[in-house]
Amino acid sequence: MEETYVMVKPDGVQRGLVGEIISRIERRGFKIVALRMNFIDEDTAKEHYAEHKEKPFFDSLIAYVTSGPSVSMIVQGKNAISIMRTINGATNPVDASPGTIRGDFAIETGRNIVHASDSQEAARREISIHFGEKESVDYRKIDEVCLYE
Ligand code: YYY
Ligand code: MG
Repeated sequence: MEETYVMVKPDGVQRGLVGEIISRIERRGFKIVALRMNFIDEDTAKEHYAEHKEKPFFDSLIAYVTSGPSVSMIVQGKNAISIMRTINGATNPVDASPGTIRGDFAIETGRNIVHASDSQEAARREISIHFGEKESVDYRKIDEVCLYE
């Protein structure tokens, strides 16, 4: 099964949206196999967003994701990477469809509430940045017999 890294960023935590976001992930049928709240330190944030190092918004992005506690998850399921990107909605909330997290709760790109890995390579990389191997829980969820053919 595919795994992806999902973060409720500090604005999502402050706005009381952790439960709402986890609920959407669960209702879709995904299995959360790791879950933690913590402050992401500056070095970890810079590693996580390394692809954007040269971008003009990099410094403000790092300040934003380290500004308060965030919630990190490993989300598991068939096509989890692409489906989680769809659940989150477009990076700029102006373009995010209603029914997506960003389309329902966000206004600005720099406060867009959630993160999800954008490829298999990114998912592997981000999971290893934020979680140790022992933090992932291996278990069976009873609804899998109904979710998958
Ligand atoms: O993967 P995703 O979060 O949807 O977007 P990215 O293009 O990877 O950018 C990461 C992050 O950077 C975005 O969620 C907000 C911030 N950002 C920004 O503040 N201003 C931009 N013009 C582009 C991205
Ligand atoms: Mg990205």
